[in-house]
Amino acid sequence: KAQGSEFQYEEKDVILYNLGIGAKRTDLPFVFENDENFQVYPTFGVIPPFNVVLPYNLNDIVPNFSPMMLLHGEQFLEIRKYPIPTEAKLITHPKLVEVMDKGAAGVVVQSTTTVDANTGEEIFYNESTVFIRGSGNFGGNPKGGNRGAATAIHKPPQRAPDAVVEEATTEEQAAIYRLSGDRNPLHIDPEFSKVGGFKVPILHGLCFFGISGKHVLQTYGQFKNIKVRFAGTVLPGQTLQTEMWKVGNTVVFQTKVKETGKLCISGAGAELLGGGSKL
Ligand code: HDC
Repeated sequence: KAQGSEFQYEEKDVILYNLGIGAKRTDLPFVFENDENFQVYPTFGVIPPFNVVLPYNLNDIVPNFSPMMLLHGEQFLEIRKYPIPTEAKLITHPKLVEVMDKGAAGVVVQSTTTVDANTGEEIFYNESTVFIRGSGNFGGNPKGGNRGAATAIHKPPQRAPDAVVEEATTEEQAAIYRLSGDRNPLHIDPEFSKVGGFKVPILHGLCFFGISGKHVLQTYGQFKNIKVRFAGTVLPGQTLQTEMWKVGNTVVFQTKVKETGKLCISGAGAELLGGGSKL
């Protein structure tokens, strides 16, 4: 069996992640290690897989691969054990799940299982979908499989949202967020993002995923899993509006960019933990 990649983190990394998804200095449990409720936002679960060494190259999987044309398409995260430690040594094991041919794009789904290095207990499970523009038309299957919550597309009810949370990102959001692990130049280097088709470096999908997840947490409490589709790009400095509907034990949500009115997260849902008690 493959070795897996090690990820060791401490309180400083927790605070950096929390700041990266917009924690304020007054959110003491998220920015002050001596607070009695010191904790990490649950979407931190997407971070340990970032230093994983994949047993393959995307080059070998889709034609015409270019890192500049890669966008994050979807993300599913399941938190397999609460409370999430605020310092730990974890091991992540990656797996190729499936490859789809969307014609104009190739879509690759990878999963990672992250376990505690000492106990072997599962802490996080992720499925990440990347959308690679210009890497389709290779005669592959356009449709993916059904893996329950991991592949669900949640449909918001017709009624007005039950709750809306608005939050401005800052011009420095991507510059801070990248220090938690995703150093993709698309989010910091204007030359790189220009080749990718963007006037300025765009915000990490997982950054606005984290901000939206925070809105779900603040409104309804802890969740055991969360699934999003990245429907549109966000520029650092834009304001996000997360619209939420409580449907049974699931918070169905979508996130809009206030300045444009366009969706940046669509078809999203988070299954609440233990009936959705608040923090
Ligand atoms: O939706 C478009 C878009 O621009 N989305 C926003 C993308 C974005 O901003 N992502 C975040 C920033 S990029 C990033 O963070 C990179 C990061 O540093 C590295 C990722 C690391 C991940 C690994 C972690 C371990 C776009 C361009 C994605 C698609 O728009 P269109 O080309 O207009 O597509 P459309 O014609 O509507 O649909 C074509 C087929 O593709 C499916 N699809 C659409 N959006 C998708 C998607 N599949 C997955 N994810 C998406 N977001 C459609 O369903 C359609 O397929 P079908 O015809 O079978 O229904």
